[in-house]
Amino acid sequence: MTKSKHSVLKRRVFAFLMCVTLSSTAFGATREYFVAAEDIVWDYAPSGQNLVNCMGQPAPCAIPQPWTNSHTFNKTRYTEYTDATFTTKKVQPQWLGILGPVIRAEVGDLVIVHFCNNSATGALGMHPHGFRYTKDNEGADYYGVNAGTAPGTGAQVAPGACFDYQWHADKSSGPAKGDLSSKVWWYHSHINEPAETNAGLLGPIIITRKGQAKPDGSPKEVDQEFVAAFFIFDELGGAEPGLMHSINGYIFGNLKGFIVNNEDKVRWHVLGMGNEVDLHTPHWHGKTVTVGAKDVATRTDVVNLLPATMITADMKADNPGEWVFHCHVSDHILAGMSTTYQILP
Ligand SMILES: [Cu+2]
Repeated sequence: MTKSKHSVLKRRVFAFLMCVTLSSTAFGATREYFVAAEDIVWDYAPSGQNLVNCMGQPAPCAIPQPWTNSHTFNKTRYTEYTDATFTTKKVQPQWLGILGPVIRAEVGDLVIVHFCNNSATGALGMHPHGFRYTKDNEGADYYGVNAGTAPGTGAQVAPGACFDYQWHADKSSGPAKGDLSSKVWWYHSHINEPAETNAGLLGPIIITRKGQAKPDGSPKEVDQEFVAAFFIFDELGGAEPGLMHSINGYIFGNLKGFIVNNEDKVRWHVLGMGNEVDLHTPHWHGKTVTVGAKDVATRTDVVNLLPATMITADMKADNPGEWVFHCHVSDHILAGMSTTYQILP
């Protein structure tokens, strides 16, 4: 190629790249997150006690067998840092528990997750539900043999390596007409997906309708958003002492921080994950909730979760007190899949 042809091509490539860059950012914000996968020791019941349901006796009481002394295990989770130096951890709300950071977007935004794999357990990644992404940003490892597709470059991030995921919140990522103004999605590692979610590599995405978000991406009309994930972590190959019937990685009322003010508009994002035993029916005492946009909303105080399902529900918190919030499956009640939420006076 001659020099002049080469420079014309370079200009065209540059113009094209500028166009791509502008079109991806012209309609919304770019939100950056710094997330590392890290190996930790996790206690599902750090108080060492059953804080909520003592079967007719006052709480606290002893955690029943076989979990009395079986609730601390090695986990791997997504930790958020403040910047690219990955030195200062971001303070996360107490109620988030074992979940990775809430990744927020308003429809139109571009999210960049700077992900580093600091786990010694092997290659990991981040696969988002809901967002629009290219193959390289899918964060999932599989082959499509029919069209001959291979995993993208972000599918496997080796221990010690980093990858920048780019995810777009396009129209199809956000709430549809019948949805509330913000919508929850999962993200999780997706190489050996069952093992990696069970290890603790999972977290929430919340996408708010265009024009309805505060600067931080949360919905304007809501005072407080909570995320509650119902997941029976399996720590001992299916043996009962290793089945942690958790909400956000805590059992027997050890999940804390669901606290709101009287009259607050509270939005609950409830999520399921796990196996065929992970059929959960989260139930709020004290208040009912509505699911769906105003004109199509249905009212309930129990919602249905299957593995990887995601439901958003609104609550008008106008009944002060401390109320139990638990899975209504009998076996799961006995195994401690309960906590409380509090409406201040
Ligand atoms: Cu359950």
